[in-house]
Amino acid sequence: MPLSRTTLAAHLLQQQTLHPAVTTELSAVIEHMALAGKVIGRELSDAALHGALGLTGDTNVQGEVVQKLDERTNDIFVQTFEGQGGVVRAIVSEEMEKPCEVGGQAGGRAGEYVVFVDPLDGSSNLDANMTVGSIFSVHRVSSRLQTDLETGFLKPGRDQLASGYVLYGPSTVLVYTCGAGVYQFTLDRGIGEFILSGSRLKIPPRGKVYSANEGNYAKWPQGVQRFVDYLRDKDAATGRPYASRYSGCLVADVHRFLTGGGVYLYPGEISKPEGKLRLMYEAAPLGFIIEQAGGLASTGTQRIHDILPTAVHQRVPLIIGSYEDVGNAEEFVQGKR
Ligand code: FDP
Repeated sequence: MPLSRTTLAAHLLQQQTLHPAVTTELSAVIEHMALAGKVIGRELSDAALHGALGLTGDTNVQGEVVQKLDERTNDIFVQTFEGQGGVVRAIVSEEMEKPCEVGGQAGGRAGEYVVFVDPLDGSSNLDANMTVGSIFSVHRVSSRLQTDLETGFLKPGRDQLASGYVLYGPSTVLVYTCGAGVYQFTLDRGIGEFILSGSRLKIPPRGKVYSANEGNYAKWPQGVQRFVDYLRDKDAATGRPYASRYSGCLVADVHRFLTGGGVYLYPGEISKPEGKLRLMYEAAPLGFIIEQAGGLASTGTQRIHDILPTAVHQRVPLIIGSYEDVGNAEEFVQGKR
């Protein structure tokens, strides 16, 4: 049976008539994310032929080494939003210490939205030709925002208006939510359009797979160690042991669980309790997607969406995935089991 050919633009138009949360402005932001995703997907496909792989020799605001493609993809997002007609006022990116104003004016008013973006998540996968992604989150700019641009963008995850990601794997896939379900699109390269390939996605309440960098096991708090020991134990009634899968790309691992269930964890370490992942452009947007699909996102002690951020590049421990699996993890972390 032939599949329907609903483009992203047609889908968003239809959603605008069904859900007040899906406004024309938000739809425009998502379409610009899709545009940036198409450009990035194309550049990644032959980056090795243009000498675009490898390190720049610099470190970013997080103190991490910068790949040439980290910089290039950041530029693509900035350029894309500089051409969006003023709906978005600023971009906050993993690759830029300070927010970048891209706004101009929309109808004489300053843009109403700020977009948080991780332009190239999992970039250490690039040299091995493995999956990488881009993650985004959209907030309304606070009306109190006057002088300090950065402080005005610090809102909890529950205030997100939209979030999503583009995954650059065997196919280029866009997943988004505006709080009215999770939708997936696959890029048809021949016609350059994202075509609807999954509607109102739901994550199974429990999975059979977990994902963590177990090389860090000795650095984890005991509760996390005991949770992973539990997942590796044999127990037919609860489907254990779970299989282990870790790609080194957060968004790829979370996408696996969105479709098949399971749990991803990047916990804090005893000497680094804040963990590695970033709240505003990694944990919160993926949390919005996963919770819209019926799953959970937690630090182990607090829902990701309830955290009141204190800095745009704040780090946070993350346990995300199927509702029951994340619930179990919380019990171990909190010493209840
Ligand atoms: P990367 O540094 O390559 O961008 O966001 C950071 C991230 O990748 C995640 O995508 C990934 O899951 C994790 O870090 C990998 O970190 P480790 O190498 O410590 O496992």
